[in-house]
Amino acid sequence: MIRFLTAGESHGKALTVIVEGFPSNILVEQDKINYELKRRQMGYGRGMRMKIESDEAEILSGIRFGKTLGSPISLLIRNKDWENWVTKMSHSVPESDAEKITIPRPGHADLVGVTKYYFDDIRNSIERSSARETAARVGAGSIAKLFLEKFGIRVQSFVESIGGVYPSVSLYDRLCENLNLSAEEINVISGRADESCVRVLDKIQEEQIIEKIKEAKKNGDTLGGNFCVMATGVPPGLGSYMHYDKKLDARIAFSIMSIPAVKSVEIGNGFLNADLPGSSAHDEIINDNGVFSRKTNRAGGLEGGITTGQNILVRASMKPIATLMSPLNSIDLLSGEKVQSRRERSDFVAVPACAVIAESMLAWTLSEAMIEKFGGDSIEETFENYKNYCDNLELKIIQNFNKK
Ligand code: EPS
Repeated sequence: MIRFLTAGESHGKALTVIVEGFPSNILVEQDKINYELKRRQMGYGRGMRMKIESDEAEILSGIRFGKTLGSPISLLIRNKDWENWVTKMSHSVPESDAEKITIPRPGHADLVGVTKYYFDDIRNSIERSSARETAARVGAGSIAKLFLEKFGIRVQSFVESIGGVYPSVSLYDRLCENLNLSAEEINVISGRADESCVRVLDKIQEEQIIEKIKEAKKNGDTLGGNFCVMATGVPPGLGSYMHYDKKLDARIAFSIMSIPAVKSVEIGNGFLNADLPGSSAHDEIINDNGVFSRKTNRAGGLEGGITTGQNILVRASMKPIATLMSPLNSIDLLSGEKVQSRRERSDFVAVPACAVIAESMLAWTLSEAMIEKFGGDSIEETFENYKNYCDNLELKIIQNFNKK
């Protein structure tokens, strides 16, 4: 089993992540980790923090001469903003009283945090619930992506909508209906998304979204949106229906829903299928030149919690950022009286970043399932096991049915 553990507060000295369980000899280039961290920082509509930070991972352990050792990998991502917070985030009791935050922002973890942990300062909640933690996750996810690359598995994403502005044609719907795109084709799509400042695929939509973000900013408001994450090259047979916590669709939903501000996740045509008769909702099974495949991919690459070999298709929604410059009403916890909520530096839109984080989470969950199925202490051994299973897979199934 692989696992990772992140630590760090948003304005603390640094974020760290320990990644454990990957086999030895995976090629890891530091530039590739930093490339993913950079992608997470981008997007039109981010706040001032992203101008302060230029996230880079320092590798502290687990990698030698560009390859994993099989030992825990630890990464350190320094917070440049720390120098402005040394006193406010001091580990020891400060000499003078620090300003306490007493007004919780609606939609944030502020009130639930102080309620649960019995804090007398909302800052204690803000620091760990901040989406800054996701930089460490992307560090872990970038290692997962490098592991998956060995098997030709790619995880990519694009933004489908921001602030209710959708493209004229939904690529995601087309992917579910009849497009089982190759890794190269999905690469092109994701490359196009990376070229857009809001990670959409349609130029007209991009312009409309930029206008919408400008308007939201002017009004002191924020926007959310939908994004799609896809994986190509995934072999059939990952995950299991044997028990609820082995189902890969459930595990994917969990990993994407765990990203701050994500409020819904669907796999394939999840929501649409609820309105359709079964005959229009399922994917006919075909023999595509010896490969058992499906005519459509409405199931998003998963049946019975197990991968079908089709592309994995996930769509999720991110709620608008909860910190508003024109705040909603709240209460002051000093008095219990109604007041306007607090303003605090934040993003106006973070959907493009959320899609990049979701790539990491999907890559992580698929890596877990790959290691579960194929094991191995070295990547060579994992690959050998994978090849043994995948080579002539359909032929082996037919032979099994024909054996006397
Ligand atoms: C973020 C860092 C945060 C926010 C944002 C994302 O930095 P700061 O709070 O110093 O401005 O910009 O966090 C949130 C939107 C949130 O709700 O926590 C980051 O690194 O992604």
